[in-house]
Amino acid sequence: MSASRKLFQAAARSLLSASQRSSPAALLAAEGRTAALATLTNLGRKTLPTAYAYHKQGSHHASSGWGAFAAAVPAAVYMLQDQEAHAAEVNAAELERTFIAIKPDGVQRGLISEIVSRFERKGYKLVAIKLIVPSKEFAQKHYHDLKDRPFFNGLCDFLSSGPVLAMVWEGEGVIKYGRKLIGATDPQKSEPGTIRGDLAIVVVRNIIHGSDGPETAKDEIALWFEPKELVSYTSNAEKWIYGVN
Ligand code: IDP
Ligand code: MG
Repeated sequence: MSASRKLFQAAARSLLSASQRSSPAALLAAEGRTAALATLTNLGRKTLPTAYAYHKQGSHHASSGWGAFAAAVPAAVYMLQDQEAHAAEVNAAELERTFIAIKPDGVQRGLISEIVSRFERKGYKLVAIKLIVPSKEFAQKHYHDLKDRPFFNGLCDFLSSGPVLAMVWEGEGVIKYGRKLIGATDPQKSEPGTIRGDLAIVVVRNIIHGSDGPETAKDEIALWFEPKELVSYTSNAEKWIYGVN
């Protein structure tokens, strides 16, 4: 990148961060048209066309006062906003999270990368991952809602028999759609194309667990992970995975 382009982007970036720190009203008063534009674009994806139109309208001022720089900075701000603010919005929108675990059979069969890649390729974001051997007591906590079922003891013995890959995945609708990716509980009934449909045959070795609703997702994430193990970051791909036209 050329030095002038770097400088230009730095100027745009400082305006961008000023706009992110300030309230829209304060900004309109204190920093004028350019920063107000940045704030407008920051208010939400749906305001972008308005803000962009505002910028275009204002561009005839290029030859007066501010000169070319004043006209060009809003354009740079807009471009950065388009790339960066949307990613921030995606985070700020408190995307859903779900707990997914590859059970000991999936780990032993070498299916970690196959399963992780299905969630990754879909566009979901990995926010936590660890390989652990849960104790039987821990397995009983995890499956507490099944404690009256005849298979409960065997299920908890199995879950605690070896390494489990515990994960948290994030994305719009990830709880429900994660279950679709996984397929029906009994692999005999799972559709081809689903993880269990493609990779498992019997219910007691169905290789993967996924939270079945928002409440269980919250509880299971809290059971398996410390808050500090959940990593918040902006994925570079988000601006291409989500969008509004
Ligand atoms: P899910 O894993 O699809 O959410 P659940 O009904 O929550 O299914 O059951 C938890 C786990 O218990 C299943 O993944 C499976 O390993 C086991 N399981 C469920 N139903 C049976 C059964 O009828 N016999 C034996 N094991 C079962
Ligand atoms: Mg379940």
